[in-house]
Amino acid sequence: LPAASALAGRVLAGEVKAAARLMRGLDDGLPEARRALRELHPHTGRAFVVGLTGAPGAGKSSLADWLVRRLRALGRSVGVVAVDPSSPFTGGAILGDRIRMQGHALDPGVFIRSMATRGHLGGLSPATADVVAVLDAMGKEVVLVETVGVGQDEIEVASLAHTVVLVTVPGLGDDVQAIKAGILEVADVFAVNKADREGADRVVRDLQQMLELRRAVAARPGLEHGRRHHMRDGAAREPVDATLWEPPIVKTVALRGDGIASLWQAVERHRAQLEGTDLGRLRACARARAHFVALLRERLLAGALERLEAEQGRLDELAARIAAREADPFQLAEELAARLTA
Ligand SMILES: Nc1nc2c(ncn2[C@@H]2O[C@H](COP(=O)(O)OP(=O)(O)OP(=O)(O)O)[C@@H](O)[C@H]2O)c(=O)[nH]1
Ligand SMILES: [Mg+2]
Repeated sequence: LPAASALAGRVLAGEVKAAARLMRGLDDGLPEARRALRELHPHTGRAFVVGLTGAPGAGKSSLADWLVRRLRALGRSVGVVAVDPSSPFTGGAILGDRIRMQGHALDPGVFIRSMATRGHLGGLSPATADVVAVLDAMGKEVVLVETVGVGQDEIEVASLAHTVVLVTVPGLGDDVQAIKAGILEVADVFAVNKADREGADRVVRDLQQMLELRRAVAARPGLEHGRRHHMRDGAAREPVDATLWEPPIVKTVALRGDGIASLWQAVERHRAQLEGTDLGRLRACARARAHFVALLRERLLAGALERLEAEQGRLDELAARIAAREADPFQLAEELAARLTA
C-alpha cells in the first residue's frame, strides 16, 4: 500500500483505483489504510447520503439501480454501498446486485461496493461508515446505502444517512403492522414498491393512517419523552419530528422505473428541509456521535479482549468456577471490565 498521504491525495483526486485499494486496505485492517482514512476525514461531509432499507426482496437494489440512472441523468456522481447480511459463502444477493448494477460498471461517475460484512457487535459495522467516507472524499455527490431490513441494520442506517427511504411492498400479510416500530420512526420517505401488485393503495392508506396517528401522539405533551427512549442507543437519532417533516409516500414500480422521479424529488425535498432548518445540524451531530461511539466501542472492546487473551489461563479458571456456581458471573464481569478498561 502506498504511504497514507499519497493514497489519501489520490482518493481526493477522485481516483477509482486508489479508492478501491483504500477500501480493501480498510477491510484488511491495514494501519496505513486507517491513517489515510484519518487524513480524509476533514475533507468529508459533502456527500448526500441516502439510506434505502426494507424487507428482503422489497426491491431496494432495483430502486437503487433506477435512482443511479436518474442521478446520472441529472449529472450527479454516485456511490452505492450494498450491505448484505448473508454469509460471504452464500452471497446470492450480492451476485444479483452485481449483475443488476453491471449497466453502470463502465460509468466513471458511479462507484459500487457490495459488503458482506456485518458489525460483529451488531448493527452496521463501522466498515460501512468507512466506505461511505471514502466515497464522500473521492467526490461522490450522492451515496446510496442499501441495507436489508433484518435485525437492527435498518435502524442503524439512520445513523449514517441524511435521508432514510423505507421500501415497503404490498402483500406482506398485515402490511404496515408487520413493519417494526423502530424503522417507521426513522423513515423520512416511504416508497411503496411493487405498486403493480394488488394492495399497494391499501399500504399507502395504512401508512397515511400511521403517520396521522403519530402526529396526534406527538402533539400530546409528555409522551414525547417515552417515545424517544424507545430508540436503541446505537441509532442515536431523534424520531422524525412530526411537526417539522411529514414523510411523503411514493408509489414505485422498480420493474419499469415508474415513480423514480417522484421518489427522488421527495428525497430532495427532505434534503432541503434538513438544510433549511435546525434539523440538519442536529442530525449531523447525532451521526457524528453515533460514529464516534461505534469507533470507541470497537477500540475499547478490542483493547480489553487483547488484554484478556494475554491472560489465557485466567479466563478458563474463571469459567470453571462460574460453571461450578462458585463464582458470580455478573459481579466478575463488572470487576473484570473495570480492570481491563482502567
Ligand atoms: N412485480 C414487481 N417486482 C419487482 C418490483 N421491484 C422489484 N421487483 C422484483 O423483486 C425481486 C427482488 O428485487 P431486488 O431489487 O433484488 O430486492 P432487494 O430489496 O434489493 O432484495 P434483497 O437485497 O435481497 O433484500 C426481483 O425479482 C425484482 O425483479 C416491482 O416494482 N414490481
Ligand atoms: Mg438488494
